[in-house]
Amino acid sequence: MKSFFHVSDIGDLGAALEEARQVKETPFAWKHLGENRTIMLVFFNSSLRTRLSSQKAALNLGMNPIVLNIGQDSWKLETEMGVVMDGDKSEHLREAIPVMASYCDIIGVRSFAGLQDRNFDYNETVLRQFLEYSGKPVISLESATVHPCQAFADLITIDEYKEKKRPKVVLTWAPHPRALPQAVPNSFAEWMNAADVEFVITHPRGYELDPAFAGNARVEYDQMKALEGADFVYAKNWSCPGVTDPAQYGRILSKDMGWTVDARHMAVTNDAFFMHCLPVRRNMIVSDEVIDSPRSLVIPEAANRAVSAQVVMKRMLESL
Ligand code: AN0
Ligand code: CP
Repeated sequence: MKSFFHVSDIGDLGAALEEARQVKETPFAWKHLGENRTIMLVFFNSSLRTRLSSQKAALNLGMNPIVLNIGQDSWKLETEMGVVMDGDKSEHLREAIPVMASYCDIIGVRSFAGLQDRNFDYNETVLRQFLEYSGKPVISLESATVHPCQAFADLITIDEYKEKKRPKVVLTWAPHPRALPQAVPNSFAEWMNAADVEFVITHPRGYELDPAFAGNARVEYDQMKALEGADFVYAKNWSCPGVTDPAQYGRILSKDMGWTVDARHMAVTNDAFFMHCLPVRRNMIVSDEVIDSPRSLVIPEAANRAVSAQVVMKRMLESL
């Protein structure tokens, strides 16, 4: 595996889920694979789960993880080409990437969408430079448009907890005080479209996800109607993807607290499990009552981040 961005990079989902089960059962069975190998984990943004689960996965595989926080531990890096570097950025990605690559075998990168320039974000301008200038396998640890390690962990979690062969999974937008990227809902939609589930997306008008990710998924603008009979409720905020109006890209179009997932919403579901990638703002995205209920999967879902990361790193090590 040369890169991990999209669901297509993992191939057959049944095989990937089987591998995830094996990794979970015997996490140290492939410790020899990572011997004398190094993974560089590069963070342009904050992280709790991704940072820790990636290091844990690497250590389980016998690899040496190096974590670099850009701008805190390193120089601030320029990401745009052709600019006069007279600001606060001391070094360009063009040099920094091959230098980092010279010290490692695999690179993981967290680089959020800037939410200013839709083309810059949706072309994955930063991650593409890592692919081009590192010559090493690259894992998106949430980049501008995707969060595949999260979506894979979500799929593993749904597979573990589902009570019927083809569950109904509903992705619902929920309010948040700050503008957030679309990476998590994009990847979740992409992975659910590829999985054997009945998938429904619900959000206020204007929040339509990019068709490259939403595909042919059913979009239901009435949240209550969408949630009827759901087996899994996956809540997430995202800012305007700018599909219908590019000028609105990255903006907050609604803060309607009627969309906060609470007991009233869960009551119309099929006693659904509640999911969220975390970090979550309580009583904005979801009520205390729902996230603290026995049907809340947020902790096992986060724990599965170490499993999805290990499957991806294992496959990359196998193809080095
Ligand atoms: C980020 C986001 O929504 O993309 C990271 C989620 C994994 N969330 C926040 O910045 C709160
Ligand atoms: N879910 C997730 O990626 O969390 P972090 O931002 O804390 O890594």
